[in-house]
Amino acid sequence: MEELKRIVECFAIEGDIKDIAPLGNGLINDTYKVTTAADAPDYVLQRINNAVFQDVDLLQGNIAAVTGHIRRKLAAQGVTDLDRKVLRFVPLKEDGDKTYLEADGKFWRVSVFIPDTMTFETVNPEYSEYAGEAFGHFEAMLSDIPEQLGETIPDFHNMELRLSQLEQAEKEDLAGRLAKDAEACGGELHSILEEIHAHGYEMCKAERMYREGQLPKRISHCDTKVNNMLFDKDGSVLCVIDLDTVMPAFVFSDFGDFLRTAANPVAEDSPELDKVDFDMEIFKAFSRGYIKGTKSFLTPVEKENLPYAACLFPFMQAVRFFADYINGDTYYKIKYPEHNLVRTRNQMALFRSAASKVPQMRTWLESL
Ligand code: GN1
Ligand code: MG
Repeated sequence: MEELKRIVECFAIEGDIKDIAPLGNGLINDTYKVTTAADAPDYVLQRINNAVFQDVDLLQGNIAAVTGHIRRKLAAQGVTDLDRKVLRFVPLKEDGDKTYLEADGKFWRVSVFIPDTMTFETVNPEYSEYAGEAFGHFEAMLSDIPEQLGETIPDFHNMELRLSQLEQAEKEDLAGRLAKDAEACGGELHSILEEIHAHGYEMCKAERMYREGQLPKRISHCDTKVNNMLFDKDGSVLCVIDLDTVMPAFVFSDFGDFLRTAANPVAEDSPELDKVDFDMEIFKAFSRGYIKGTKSFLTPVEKENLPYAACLFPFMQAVRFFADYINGDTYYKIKYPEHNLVRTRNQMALFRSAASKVPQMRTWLESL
């Protein structure tokens, strides 16, 4: 607490710090809530994982551009209460232009905590529709951002790269897990690899379409998990949070990643595979909202490929979790040794379920 307090005090915050306690359950950064005395706002302190986000300056520059652009747009539309609709990062006391602190090789930032909000780990169809529209609006608002945003994680959602990382992990087998597979898991790891490779080419379609000039990259959120959206007490969507991965990408990222978390009735690390299912009611509601929110820019090719996006994201996530498992769990936080394998099984089950529902998805989208 004392160390964290000293860090927060380097930022231009108001009020005296009363308490600092862990917040949320992100898999990458460490997040804390900073409670202050009396009427001053509370804050969110984050340690940025700079093994994952290696260019923190670029990262914070992107976020400043995005929040600044959205703030100006909302203000021009006459929206009030801006501090509830867009995140505000606090500058350093010593350098008013800088929104992060480097201390002993660790990187920190502070934003203003938005009070009286709700986040969800699961959503019903009604809230999914609001979320679809909100993520669509988020992309629409950023469609004319003047700044050039960089990739905070180069090739973050590039399926070809993710597959080659898995192949690399296979080759190196750093934790010896593949070598032990036959005795320890009855060959399960090899059958997962086989299933992944069988779908690899088909799942890399977006990259090919991009190279052929059929598919644009747009500024997307790229981590549209259900829990990255703040809702107001009355259920309306306030704002999108967790902006680290906002970067140029295919719209498939936002569409697919939301459904990956929202259309699965159980958490991404649930071992209850018989409960994993791609929920079409959530798909229908979310896509209705998303199509509304993106009407100003979504092309027919993008729309046609939304069912592919719904399959791509559980697949990509399975590949990422599985590569991390084979590498010996160096990327994602884990709570027990098989955690990444359990996550992989779950995401593969979701992928199969989504793939079996592509014809229904197409029919629904055509009706919109
Ligand atoms: C990570 O940290 P968190 O939970 O918001 C990851 C996402 C994955 C997600 C899986 C930078 O997000 O891409 O989809 O875990 N973020 C990064 O739950 O890798
Ligand atoms: Mg998050």
